Order: sequence, then structure tokens, then C-alpha cells
Amino acid sequence: MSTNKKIHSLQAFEILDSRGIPSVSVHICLENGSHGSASVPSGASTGEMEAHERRDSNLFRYGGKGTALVCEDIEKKIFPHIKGIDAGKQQLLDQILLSIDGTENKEVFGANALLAVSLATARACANAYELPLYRYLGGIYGAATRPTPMMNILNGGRHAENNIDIQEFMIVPTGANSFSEAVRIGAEIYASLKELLKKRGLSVSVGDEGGFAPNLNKDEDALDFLLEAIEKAGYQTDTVKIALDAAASEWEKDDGYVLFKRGISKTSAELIQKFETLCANYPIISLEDPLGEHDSEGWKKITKTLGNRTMLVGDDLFVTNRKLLQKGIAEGLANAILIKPNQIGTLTETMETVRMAQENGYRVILSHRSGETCDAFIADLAVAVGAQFLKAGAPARGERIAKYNRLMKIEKTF
Ligand code: 2PG
Ligand code: MG
Repeated sequence: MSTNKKIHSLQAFEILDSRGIPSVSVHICLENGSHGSASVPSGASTGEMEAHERRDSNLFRYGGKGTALVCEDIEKKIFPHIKGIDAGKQQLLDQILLSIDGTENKEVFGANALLAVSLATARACANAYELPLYRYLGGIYGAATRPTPMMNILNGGRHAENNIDIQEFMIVPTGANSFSEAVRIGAEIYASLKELLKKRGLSVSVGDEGGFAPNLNKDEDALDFLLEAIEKAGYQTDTVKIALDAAASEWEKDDGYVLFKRGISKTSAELIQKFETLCANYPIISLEDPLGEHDSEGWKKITKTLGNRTMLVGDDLFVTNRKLLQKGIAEGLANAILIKPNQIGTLTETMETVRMAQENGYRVILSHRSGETCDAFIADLAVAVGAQFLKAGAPARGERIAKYNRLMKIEKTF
């Protein structure tokens, strides 16, 4: 194949995500005939500082959430600026995307538009080199390892219509010998949880990320169910740990918190106490957003008290933004970061944030969004950057398992 990797043509598509809400997909062809596509996801419990997700705001289509105009702008206004650019020059491409948008927050074209172009270009280039995406990205950026999956098997918060306040109850098969073994363990525990819930007459309908979403008396009951499911599947908590995403920014109210499903008010100190107790009583290795994005003091305290034995993961706190991470590092907030490319809007910026985290000893978790597509870009990216974990929902539903399946395939061809 010719080595001419210049961008030749582009098409943008309004597609639906896993919630049935429009998203954006871009297909790019290079002059040498190679091509690549990428589709972007969308969050529900979003951080305030995330880059702008642009929608058409035409109330006659998809309740205003359409992306037809976003796609039109990609084709008519973004493409002319990147036509002829070498797809191998990812940083240059992303720089052009940033400068034509010209705003800090990607207000003009939207991070969804920019990211779809950025990722599709990387994929087209990987195809031009006839390299698997993870190898192409890893070649640019370094390491290649296998992440451990964090599987969200019980959903609450904004992702489910049940009465559970904590958004995600995840199992983490840290003792598995391979990624595919970790997937098998996760899927077996998921199946055993389903049986347990059914036996107790509880709902086995699922939330947005494929985890079950029963009504329970208290959030701790969800943890007890997880422990029982782990045991019933034949595993022990030395091989399978638990991770939580409280998504506590959703609970922030005035100077404190209201856990909105049950209407329980808590101060920051009480919330920290609650998590200390949970960590003392359950095999929890990771707490994501245990406090809200505005509660720096709380984050500082919890990092001091739990940080030496628990991963404290900043999601809404950092929104994959290097500047916010830098501030967090300086203030001693968290010790791990969730990486979601669509929170920031280009591949280059995503990579810069990952690198800063790694250079400062923060663990890296690559993550999906609650509204997903079947694009498994994050699986390749997790391998390429040497992320310790990949969080992609339950081991069920097509858009979730696309990521896990991709990693099992990568593992076999490693
Ligand atoms: C999160 C994510 C993904 P959302 O909070 O970590 O699980 O949810 O995409 O809704 O922000
Ligand atoms: Mg989160």
C-alpha cells in the first residue's frame, strides 16, 4: 500500500448510542485507500468541567438531542481544515481541531465532534500501517500491558430507576491470570448474582451499563449481594475485589450532600466516615468520586485517611483534564484517575493527561460512558498506555462486551 497517509475524505453520521440518544460517528479515508471509523459515547452523570457535548437543540428532533447539525459542521466546517493532513501526525491534527474551535471548552464544534474526527484519524492511520490499533497507539505513546476489568454488575444512581444511591458496584478479578480469565470470572459472578436476585424475588432488569438494578433496603445490601455472588460462583475475595463509583457530585447540595434516591442528607465528614466503614467491612480496593467535584477539602481528607490502602479515583473531579489533574496533584487529591476521552475531546489531550497521571504515580483507569456505542477504541487505548484497569460496565449488553471481547482478542495476539 502506498505510504501516502494524507486525509482524503470524511463522512460524519448521526448514530444512536445505547440509550437510544443520538451520537456521532466519523469515517475517514486516506489518499492511499486506508480508512477508519470512530464513534463517540455520552455520559449521564457528567462532571461540570467536562468539555462541551454539542447537540442540535432542535426540539422537533430527538427532543433537541440530535446531532445532524453537529455532523454537518464536521463535514463542511472541520473537514476543509484537515484535508491533506498526514493522518500519522496526530498531534498536529488535534492542534488544528483545537485551534479551529478556538474555545477552552470546545463550545463551537463540540468535544463529541472533535473526538470522533481525532479517533477516526488514528484508526485510519493504524490501518494504513496495517497495525492493530493498540500497537499503533502504543508505538506512539509507549507501554503495552493488559488491564484488569472493573465490571459494574449492580447499578444505581443516575444509571438506574431503583432506590440505590451509589452509582456502580463493580467486581475486579485482580487474582486472574489473564484478561480472558478475568472476563470469565466476572461473567460467572454476574450469572450467579442474577440467580441470587431471582431467588429472593428481586428484579433482574438492568441499568444503563448492564448491571442489575434491584430495589434494596440499603446500599450495603448491594455489597452483601456481591460477596454472596462471588462466593456462590466459587471464588474468594482474595481473587475478586470490589470497586465502587459513588458519583457523589450528583449528591452535592449547598455545602453538603443529599443522597437523592433516599433523600438522606450527609456532611462531607459523614460521607468520609461512611466510606471508611465500608472499606473496613468489605474488600473494596477502589472508590471513585466518593466526594463531589467541588469538595476539595473532603477529597484532601479522604486521600489522607484512605489513600494508603484504597484507590481514590477522580472522575468528575478531573474530567480527563490535565490542568485539573495538575491542580489535584498539587493539593493532594485522589491517587488515581478515570480517563474518558470524550470528557476532553482529542486523543492528544487524553494522552497528555494519562502521561501526567503516570508521571505522578496516579493509577490510570480507562473508562466507557453510560451511553455507549460498539466502538472499542478504549480497549486498545488501555493496552497502549499501560492502564492498570478498564471499566466498561457489566459483562453483558453488546456495547459493553465489545470492549471486553476486543481485549480478549488483543490478549491472544499479544
Ligand atoms: C462514570 C460513568 C461511566 P457516565 O460516572 O464513571 O460509568 O458514567 O458516563 O454517566 O458519566
Ligand atoms: Mg464515575
